[in-house]
Amino acid sequence: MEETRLPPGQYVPRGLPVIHYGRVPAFRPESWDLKVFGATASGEEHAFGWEEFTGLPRTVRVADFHCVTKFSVPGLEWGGVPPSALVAAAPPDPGVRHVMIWAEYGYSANLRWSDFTAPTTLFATELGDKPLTAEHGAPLRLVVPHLYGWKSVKWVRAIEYLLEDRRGFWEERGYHNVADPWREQRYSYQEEPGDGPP
Ligand SMILES: Nc1nc2c(c(=O)[nH]1)N[C@H]1C(S)=C(S)[C@@H](COP(=O)(O)O)O[C@H]1N2
Ligand SMILES: [Mo]
Repeated sequence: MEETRLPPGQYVPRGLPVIHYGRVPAFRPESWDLKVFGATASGEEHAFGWEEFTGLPRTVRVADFHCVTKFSVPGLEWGGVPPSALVAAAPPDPGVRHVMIWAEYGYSANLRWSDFTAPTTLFATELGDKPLTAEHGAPLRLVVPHLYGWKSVKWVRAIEYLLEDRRGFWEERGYHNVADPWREQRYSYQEEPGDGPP
């Protein structure tokens, strides 16, 4: 029997649920790009085309996935580009401490630099050895498995380097700025000084 340790309050559902706000965007490789803007080292915005982005160094990572709605999916295998590879190609200003991850249609999530560059965080293009499906975030999603799922932004289109923290879509709507499932950081009223911007 396989034993999985889950964060408090979580259960394992059948399969991998699909959950997001709004519609599933279409992918057009010719016009798709990934922008890196804000506090870059050069002060210039970077833009990666699809070929260029998928040519960056790749890796595979296995991790459990935890949604704040209380499901946890054990042992998902993601393939893609580690943030370290993107950061090397688009260096930040030395003062950068946070990032905002931007998706199609304006969805966003903020992360501390340490969570963005954590060894488990990945820009995923594959799930379980297959290209991501549209509903799971194709062509590109971030996976931040050590935080609640809303930080794992699907349909990523831009990374904004931030000198100061700013709240993303759900963080502005009552969800916790940090979102550590092991500490059950679900809601913003649980935040302690230092967890987030005012
Ligand atoms: N762009 C975008 N990404 C998103 C969301 C969203 O609404 N829009 N929902 C998040 C939430 S709350 C969860 S739990 C995961 C779910 O990922 P899945 O549908 O692949 O299981 O996607 C996250 N990424
Ligand atoms: Mo979620």
